[in-house]
Amino acid sequence: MTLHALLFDVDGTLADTERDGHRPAFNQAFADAGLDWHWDVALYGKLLAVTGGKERIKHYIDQFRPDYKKPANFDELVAELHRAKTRHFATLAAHGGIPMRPGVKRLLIEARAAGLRLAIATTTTLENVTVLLEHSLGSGSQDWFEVIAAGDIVPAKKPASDIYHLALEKMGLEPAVCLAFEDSENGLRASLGAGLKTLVTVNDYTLDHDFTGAAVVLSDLGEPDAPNRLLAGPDLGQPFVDMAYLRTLHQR
Ligand code: XBP
Ligand code: MG
Repeated sequence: MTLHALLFDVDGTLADTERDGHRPAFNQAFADAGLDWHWDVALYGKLLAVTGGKERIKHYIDQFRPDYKKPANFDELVAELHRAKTRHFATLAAHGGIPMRPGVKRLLIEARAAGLRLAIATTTTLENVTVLLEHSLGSGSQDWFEVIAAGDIVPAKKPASDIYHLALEKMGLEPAVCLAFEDSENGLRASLGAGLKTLVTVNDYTLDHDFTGAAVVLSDLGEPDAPNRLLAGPDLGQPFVDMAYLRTLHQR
């Protein structure tokens, strides 16, 4: 079976967005609203169990702030906080504050040159994706992706597979001719549920996640002069991911 397309998660996979991107953006939105909510690095790691920013705020209140009396318009308040959070994230990303992870730009350029089709499947808000790509990957780079499936456009966020099903449907592709890229257990459950062979690159928040079912688990995609580490799966004898590596992985 020939490899035709690559589907990428964004947060944690294309860029390390969570600790120094989404987290401070949430905290800024809370502070702007005069709330004494503050998510430190460790607490945020726990909150990442729930995908989606609005869902994460509600989870925080339910699990960590039993003292908080929800107002009648709580859903509206959460939506407003989340809009403010999105503005803060966009400002951060627009200042180039969130670089792509090692090997990401190189691999995307190689994949395009090889004629592969590219897509994004993420739970994050579309605006976060476009601003991140524009400022960290390069001007016009959102056009590299034939489909950007993001945020609230599906009924259920990861670990549900909805967003991957949607991306595949929009591309008119079977999962067997694609590879997915993820960084988290929720993301991997989503991609595997859609029948996609999945390459995982971990980050500080996801190091100890359960990646059972992944085609391979790597520290990062690596560069020819900055080798990655193999954490689980086959040793394909090359310490960085390129098109040859992906074709071999896909055939296995
Ligand atoms: C990403 C998420 C998102 C981001 C925040 O998960 O869970 O909620 O943390 O984005 P994945 P929003 O990488 O598995 O897609 O605040 O825009 O939801
Ligand atoms: Mg992710």
